[in-house]
Amino acid sequence: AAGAFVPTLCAHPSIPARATCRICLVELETDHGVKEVVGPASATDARRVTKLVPVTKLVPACVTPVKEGCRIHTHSPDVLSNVRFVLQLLRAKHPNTCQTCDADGNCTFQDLLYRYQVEDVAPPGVRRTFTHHHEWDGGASIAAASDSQGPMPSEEDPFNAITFDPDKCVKCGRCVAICQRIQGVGAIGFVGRGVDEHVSTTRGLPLDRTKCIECGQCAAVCPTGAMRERHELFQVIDALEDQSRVKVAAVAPSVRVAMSEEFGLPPGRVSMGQIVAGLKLLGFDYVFDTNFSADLTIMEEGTELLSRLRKDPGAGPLPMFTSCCPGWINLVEKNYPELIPHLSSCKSPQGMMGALIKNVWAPRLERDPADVVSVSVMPCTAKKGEAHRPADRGATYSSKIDGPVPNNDYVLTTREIGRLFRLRKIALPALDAQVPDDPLGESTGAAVLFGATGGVMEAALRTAYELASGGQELPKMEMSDIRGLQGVKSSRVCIPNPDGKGPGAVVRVGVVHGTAETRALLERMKLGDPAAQFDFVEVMACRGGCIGGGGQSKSDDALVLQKRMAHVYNLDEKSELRKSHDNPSIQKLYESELGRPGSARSHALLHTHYSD
Ligand code: HC0
Ligand code: SF4
Repeated sequence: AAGAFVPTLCAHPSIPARATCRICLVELETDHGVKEVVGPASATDARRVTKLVPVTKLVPACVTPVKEGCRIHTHSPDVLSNVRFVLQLLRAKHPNTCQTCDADGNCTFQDLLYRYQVEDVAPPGVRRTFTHHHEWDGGASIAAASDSQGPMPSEEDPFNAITFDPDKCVKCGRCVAICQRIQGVGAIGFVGRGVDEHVSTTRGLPLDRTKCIECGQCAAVCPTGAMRERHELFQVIDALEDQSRVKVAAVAPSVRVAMSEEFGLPPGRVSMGQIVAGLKLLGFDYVFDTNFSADLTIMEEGTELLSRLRKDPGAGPLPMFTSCCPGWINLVEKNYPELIPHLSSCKSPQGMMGALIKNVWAPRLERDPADVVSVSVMPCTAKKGEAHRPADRGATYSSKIDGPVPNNDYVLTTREIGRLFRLRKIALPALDAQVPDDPLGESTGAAVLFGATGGVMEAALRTAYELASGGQELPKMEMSDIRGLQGVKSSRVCIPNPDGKGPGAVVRVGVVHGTAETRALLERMKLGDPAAQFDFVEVMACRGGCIGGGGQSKSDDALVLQKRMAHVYNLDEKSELRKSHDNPSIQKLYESELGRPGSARSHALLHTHYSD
């Protein structure tokens, strides 16, 4: 706060301070100095002068509270020699692969090596060593397997969206802390002692066989390129050069509020229109908006909720949980299979978009689904796993190739697409905006709300209220009870009867974000806590919802979630249409293709199932 630079590898605004990396040692002057003689040496000489020389000690800045009047040295010889020594030890064990590393140019470790001029010289007794094999995600083979363009993974080739390169790990422990303390998942931890200590899964199991939910929070806080999403960037680069196929991109709600950070700007400085223009320059023939399918999700999910509330025959039980977050779906399938009937059967907006592109839009273009490459641009690593789920990957048939084609061929994170724009020297902030393409490009303010915690609920209530009340509007469009970053939020909405008579129905809604918070809430619900009884619950695995997704730009700004969230609300407020059912393109889709929400055709295309 005083403007003095203090280096760190382990500290991050999303994680409590733990003093793990020891690079932030600073010299603190203690209260007790020692007297040093500066005048005549004789103790009996009346002219003798002494001065109080401060005594200092090295302390880790991240866990040492400052107090009024304390004096701290951040660049003394002792401090600099400590920082350089620690960095040198880490450098000695780090591979020279910066040129091809995902994090090149955006790596805290690399920045510190430059800043403190740490040469590539191993200190005496330290040898540069690499972990060529890594027990828990396949080591060298993982790179080949994860980035290969091979056929769709079989059961023998399970998919996990996260990969880890132990050679690039600086053992800062951010990934372990966020996985254990903030997400409450605990898929990874430190094992071994002393120099053998390293990050691993329980018993070194592959990640897909652990409790990992693919939220990617570990990758979002990694200060190097060690923990990262499984890349699909190079497959997309190849696909963009394939002239025989139609290339389509669809962009998620919260990507538009964070994209500017990939260009070093604060959140919200690049518009969706500029992202559309940039994707066209990259070579995409069509750019759609996942906000369109978010509106569609509201139509389907709102209808499903009303059916459950009415206890229609065959309707699922209450409370109903949202199903658009794949991190949450993974958590349920791996830890709470008894909740599966409570999950909405709706595919996520990404899933719905892919199904429409391959099954409705491609035939209209008179193209086979195999001729279309669909790329989903997401703030989320778990969306890569979602795209590999059987319903997303195995339900669309082509007349050209044997077997099913994926609905979403590739999923790129905000970081990956940012890298591609920079690689191609496309400066989004300087582009003129373009509108997304018809017919899957039009959307409402309700849809953009999906990007922030509470947004799916707010959007759903705007529509469910009107549908159930015979067209009466919510008294207030903005639901302040369920906005903001509080872990658990709740509200009660009284939906009037269509005939205006009687007291109407009270719907109790809950909103939770962050997986540790979610687990605590589920426990309270199970124990019958009266404050935790709901009819409809929105769950997002990441703090803040998708604005805080594991594939978003890495950020050290403690207020980044608030800033991204403010832009989400701003985009909704500026929208001409703010309710999903008012979206004219959605109305047309029901007229021409789906019939009505919840129809057999809707179920075939837009709904899914889960497995434990
Ligand atoms: Fe989200 Fe989504 S809002 S999950 O967070 O529902 O990833 O942004 O794209 O699919 O729309 C992520 C974000 C989406 C989906 C939407 C939902
Ligand atoms: Fe992905 Fe969003 Fe869920 Fe995080 S909250 S896992 S970014 S869908």
